[in-house]
Amino acid sequence: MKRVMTIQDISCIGKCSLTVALPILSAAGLETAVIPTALLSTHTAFDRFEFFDLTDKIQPIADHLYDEGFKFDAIYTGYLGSFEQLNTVSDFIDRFKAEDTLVVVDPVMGDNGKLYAGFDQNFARSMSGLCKKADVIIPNLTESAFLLGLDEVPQNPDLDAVQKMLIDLTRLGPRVALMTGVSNEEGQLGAMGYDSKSGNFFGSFCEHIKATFHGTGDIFASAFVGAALGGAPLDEATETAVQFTSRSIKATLDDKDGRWYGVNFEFALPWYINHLKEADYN
Ligand code: PXL
Repeated sequence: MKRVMTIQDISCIGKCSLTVALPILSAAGLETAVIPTALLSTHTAFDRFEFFDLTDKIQPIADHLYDEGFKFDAIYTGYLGSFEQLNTVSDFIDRFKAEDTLVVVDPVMGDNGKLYAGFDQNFARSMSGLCKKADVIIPNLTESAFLLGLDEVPQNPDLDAVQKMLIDLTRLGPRVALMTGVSNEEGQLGAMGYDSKSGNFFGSFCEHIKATFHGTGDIFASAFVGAALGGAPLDEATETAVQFTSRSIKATLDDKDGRWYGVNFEFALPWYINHLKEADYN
């Protein structure tokens, strides 16, 4: 059984970060180890939230796991709440990354043209330092623009513009950049990637549902990591993650009790498990 370590916050209510990564990675048939970076009452899209920083707990936990000799097939990082955390997580990667460890950094910082509460351009600059350590980074369009230090977030960039951004993102250091929230044609939305080693672009798109929900980036990244670690090539892992995210959003819209602060990924999990099984990716 492959083992993945995921490092991100846990929000009690809000369905994002660890509360989606854990069930999705488990559904992919992976042993999922976690280091919570912060404990929040809700995610930061609520008007008010309690935030308990766990930065000083990461090092002692890492020391113990190291002493026990634990190894990880993948290290997957998400929402990190401070500069210090970026450094601590960067040290964790240096210490635990083996030759065949897949390092995936989801540089969670913002969406819809804006940074989330508590982040600024300096944080984005430091986050690009963490991206250097990754094999794969999974920013959305907003995060990509901030990682690249662009003056503004492009609106509906065309294929050429997205490809240029992807190439520039890999120049930060990761082999692969996979950007979410981009479109190949009117009415479609999905993700596009670039593998700087092979020089190949890949992408997957589906019907653009004009509704915004929190946590969809975390759902996408978790579904991607689950499929990729099961052996799916980059393009197929991307297609799986696009389909899973889209199905989760549709399930939320179809649910009269659907909630604004998260998506019903739970209803799409049976599809995800079957899909990975049929393709022999779990
Ligand atoms: O879904 C990204 C995310 C993760 N963690 C926390 C957040 C957000 C987005 O708002 O607030 C705490």
